[in-house]
Amino acid sequence: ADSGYTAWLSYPVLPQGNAYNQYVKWCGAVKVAEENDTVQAALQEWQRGIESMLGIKVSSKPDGLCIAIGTFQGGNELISGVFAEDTLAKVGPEGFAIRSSEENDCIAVGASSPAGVLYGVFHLLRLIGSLQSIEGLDEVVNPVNGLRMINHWDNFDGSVERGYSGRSFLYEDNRFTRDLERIRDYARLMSSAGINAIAINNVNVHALETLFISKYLPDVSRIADVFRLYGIKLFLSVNFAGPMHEGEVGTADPLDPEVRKWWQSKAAEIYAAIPDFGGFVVKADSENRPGPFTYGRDHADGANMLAEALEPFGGIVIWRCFVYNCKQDWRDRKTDRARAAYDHFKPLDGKFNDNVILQIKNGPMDFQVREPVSPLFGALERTNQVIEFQIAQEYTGQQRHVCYLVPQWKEIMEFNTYAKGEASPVKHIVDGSLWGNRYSGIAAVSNVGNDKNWTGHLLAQANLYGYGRLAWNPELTAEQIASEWISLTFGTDPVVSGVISRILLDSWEIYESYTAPLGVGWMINPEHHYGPNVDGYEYSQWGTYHYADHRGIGVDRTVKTGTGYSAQYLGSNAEHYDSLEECPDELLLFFHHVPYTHILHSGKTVIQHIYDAHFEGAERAAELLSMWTSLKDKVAEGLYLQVENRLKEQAGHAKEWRDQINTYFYRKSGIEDNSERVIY
Ligand code: GCW
Repeated sequence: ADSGYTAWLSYPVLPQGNAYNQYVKWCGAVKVAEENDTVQAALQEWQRGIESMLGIKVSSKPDGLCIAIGTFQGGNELISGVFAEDTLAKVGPEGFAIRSSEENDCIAVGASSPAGVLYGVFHLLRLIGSLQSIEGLDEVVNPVNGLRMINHWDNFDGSVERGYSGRSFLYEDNRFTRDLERIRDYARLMSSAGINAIAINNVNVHALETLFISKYLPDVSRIADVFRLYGIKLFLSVNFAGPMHEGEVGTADPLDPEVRKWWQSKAAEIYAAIPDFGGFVVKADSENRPGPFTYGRDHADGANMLAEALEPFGGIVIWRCFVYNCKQDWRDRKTDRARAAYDHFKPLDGKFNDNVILQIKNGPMDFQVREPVSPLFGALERTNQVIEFQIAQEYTGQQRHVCYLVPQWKEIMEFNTYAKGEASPVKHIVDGSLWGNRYSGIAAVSNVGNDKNWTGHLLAQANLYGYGRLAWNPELTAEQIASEWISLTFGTDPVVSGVISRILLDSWEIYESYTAPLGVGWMINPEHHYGPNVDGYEYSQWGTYHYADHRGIGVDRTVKTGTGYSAQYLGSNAEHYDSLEECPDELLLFFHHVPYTHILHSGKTVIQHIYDAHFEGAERAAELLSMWTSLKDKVAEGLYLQVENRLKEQAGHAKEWRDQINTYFYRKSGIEDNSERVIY
């Protein structure tokens, strides 16, 4: 347990007291009537959790109070006795109902599907693990988002693109793992957080991975079997040029009948092996991946061709919108990478088949610590869409720095697009309610690897857990999610909870303040993206510039004098961002090029803000470490040390960031820090 492997399913022993007594009273016995594998998995989880948290044995022969678990049709008379007809009607395909019934001597967890049973059991375990009352429960809980997906960027050779937690636990040396136990534990973790879809291979599909839909199908199918137990559908990333790659067709032109036939028969083969296969994830015409552009076709042609192949089997195509010119000339100030997704996909709105979902990164660039929300949210009125977050901390400290991302995701989900009147937040586009989409939801790039604790930094587990919880219910607050995760991982000591909560909740702001000021981004080392390098991407082909000179800094994305990106937003958002006066400070340099002496809403000049933020940020990073050390005797030693080590590195590294950024801008601007601190 000291390694972090059991994560938020550690089931720490609960303290004696009223809550404990209440749990013991009800949880001594459990009644399950179904043989279904998923229901049985739920039962096992229940026993494991209760026995560990309460230190009691759970009997399966109730006489007296008990917990009843099962589907509504599963033949458990306790379940059918407890729930009224109208309750049943409210429970969706993945939802559950839970009711404490004194007259029936039981607390019943009922659902319409086995997966719902599992979610219900995890819910009840979570209540107990965070010392909440289980008496008087009477609720129906349904997930808000249909698709709650994880994307792995794992490669068959065992490497993980942007992986910061060791190697892959899915593959090693071009073989599928034989450690199905670990896959099962992973599925348990994911299901307990509410995840129902996982794409197991990198969106950059290399040569051997292209064969996952053919030669390696039996291996894929073994993973799908494990996922299925936990209500998770398996997806694969596919190579758009697959038909050529396998040498069977000479082209990948989506309008070529041979190509269409090829994909159709592939789909049939896949579904013969994996009847509940989820579908394809596709990165096309992006960063040198093949796609429909080669044949003069558009992305609707490409996506629809695949969609047609999957439709008869109920499969879906998740088509990524991360399409931009990655061979830009840095001298050219007209081309703007931020515009690209909108420019490519807005004109195609309404042209995609019903089983295509566009997957849109949360921001217009690429998972920076601060970006505006992608203007595609709000612009696509007749297209299924999911938002893509990155749990992996590619640009937010690579799981060596702590950066709890749930507050960032919350902010994005709450962003008002004005797409359909005053209240059109991203979360209502994402959950499908704003436009009434057939499919919708959330996807995110995984942050797990084969490190014993899954995520490298133990505190990065909070992002994985938090992502799932937020995908299930975007109304949960970042504080609630943090506090759940802390109890389930470390136990219920309020002192521990208070400290870790603060560390998590402050961490994004702290990371932003010693790295990227005012929305500027990309001041990192090329390729691996770790650590400061102000001009690392300034003269590159990637479209990622800050344009700092001796007078000022920032990208002019206004309509009059800049790239016109600000006009991709709707209503007052467009005006806000376009206006130098109204643009919020934290995004100022994303939208405007200003002199260092420009005065922010905060009253500081831009240059003074840069100095202050970096000095303060590095100081606060050091404080994170001292906060953590106050927990030395309160957290299991193994867990304690893991975090201590990472926070030490962070504190040191934050100083490096501080000094490089401050020195760079001091030398460029020649303007002194008004507090006369040391700048080199
Ligand atoms: O964030 C960038 C990464 C690439 C990645 C790409 C993408 C999988 O630097 O490594 O490729 O985005 O999202 O496709």
